[in-house]
Amino acid sequence: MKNEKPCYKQIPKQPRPYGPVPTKRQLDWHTLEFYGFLHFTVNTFTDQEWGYGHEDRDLFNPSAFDADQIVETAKMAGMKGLILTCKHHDGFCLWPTRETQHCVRNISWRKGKGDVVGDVSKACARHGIKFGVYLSPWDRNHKEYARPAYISYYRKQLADLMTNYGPIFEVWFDGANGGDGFYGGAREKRSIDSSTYYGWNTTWGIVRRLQPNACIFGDVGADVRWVGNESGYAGDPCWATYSPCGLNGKKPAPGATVYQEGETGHRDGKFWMPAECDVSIRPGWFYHRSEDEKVRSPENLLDLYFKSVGRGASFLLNLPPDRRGLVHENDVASLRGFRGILNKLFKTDLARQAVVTASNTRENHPGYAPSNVLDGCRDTYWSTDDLLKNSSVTLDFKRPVTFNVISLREYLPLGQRVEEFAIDVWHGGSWRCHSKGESIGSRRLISGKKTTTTRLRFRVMKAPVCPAISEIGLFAGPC
Ligand code: FUL
Ligand code: CA
Repeated sequence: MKNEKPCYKQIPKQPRPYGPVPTKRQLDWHTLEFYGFLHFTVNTFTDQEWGYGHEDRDLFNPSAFDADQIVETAKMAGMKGLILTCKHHDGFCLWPTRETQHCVRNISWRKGKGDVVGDVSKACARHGIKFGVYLSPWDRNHKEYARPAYISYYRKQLADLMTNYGPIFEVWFDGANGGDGFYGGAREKRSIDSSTYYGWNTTWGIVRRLQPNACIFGDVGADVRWVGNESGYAGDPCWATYSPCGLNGKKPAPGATVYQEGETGHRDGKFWMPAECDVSIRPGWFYHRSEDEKVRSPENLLDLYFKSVGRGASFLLNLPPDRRGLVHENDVASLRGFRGILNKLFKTDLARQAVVTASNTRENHPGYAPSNVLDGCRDTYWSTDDLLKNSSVTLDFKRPVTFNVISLREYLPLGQRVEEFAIDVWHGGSWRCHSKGESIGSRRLISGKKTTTTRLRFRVMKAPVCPAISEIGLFAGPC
């Protein structure tokens, strides 16, 4: 939507919120929709996905590392932020931490003066996109891993990242743990109890205290949940509400949930915990030359966009820097193609040409008027009187319009309200059902064949309370 400025209005008798509602930090996060992941470490140079933790750190030696090229690429693609693997499972730290020798401070690259975290965070700030961090809880290098001493190390690292690298929009807590590792030379398997070992409430407290606007990501949120697959799609429906379920009756924790339930979430979930869809632009998370010809196509990225952003979730797309420390040309080309398609598709919102009416307007008050769905602003919405649940909004066009994508948004501060909806189009003198769906939430994109009509109707088929619809858009594009 073009106009994303908040335009709050004082209006009487606001509908009562339904179920869990988003916090301010979650509402801000919902506006991002598409952002990137950067997997970069010693693995990039050893051609691995999971380093064992014994690797020669001097191998980390990008020949032409350029944070601006990386960030400019992300920005060109339309990403609103970047999350960097500051430390992956192998334990090597991309910033000059004093807590371990296993970091950029002790390598020949830039004579030990390099700081990938600092460079990427500054480049994000320069180019006006947000910066987030991934700090792997599992550490296959650290000799104290699985013991209490490692937890204080991990928390110090987290506090360091939360203090010295500017505003952080998201902190990514990975649930993965394979058990075996180098562990300071022990080379053994170490098991932990995922539900208790990391003391998550205390660990998250560091983020809350030092970066109160940062969203915490993980299998159990607290703010954003893993969608439960690494293929880049959310379920349909995909509810923003969720109650993480622990394994074997234990407290749910990162790495210890029935994660498959993340795909759809739960209609009656206890928490507002929207889904994030993480996926790589290549088969692996780290760069491998052998995958240069296996970069996702623009059309494939578009499909994932519809299945993530278009289902109310976010799209976290990984762009692994190569051994030069750059996003590879093939990835750049694909991102450029993808952005080109999106720009063409969303250039003109055909719905703005319509005269809009509703079956009912709450209190007959202009603050809830159906025209609010066409103003490009998420903070204004159409709503009805409380007891009316089967209501509709109709768009009338002077001249026939041809579209193939419909975009819907609910007004999130009042919770997720609609449970089933339908889109009808006027055809040969009567309404014909074009499509149906369940969840809307932050965004619902419906794509189909090109359809030409003079009238379109959005119909609420099932909702426990009156609807609050903030946007309806109609687009025609090459998809
Ligand atoms: C997983 C990790 O094991 C992968 O290496 C990658 O970082 C992915 C995003 O999360 O759990
Ligand atoms: Ca609006």
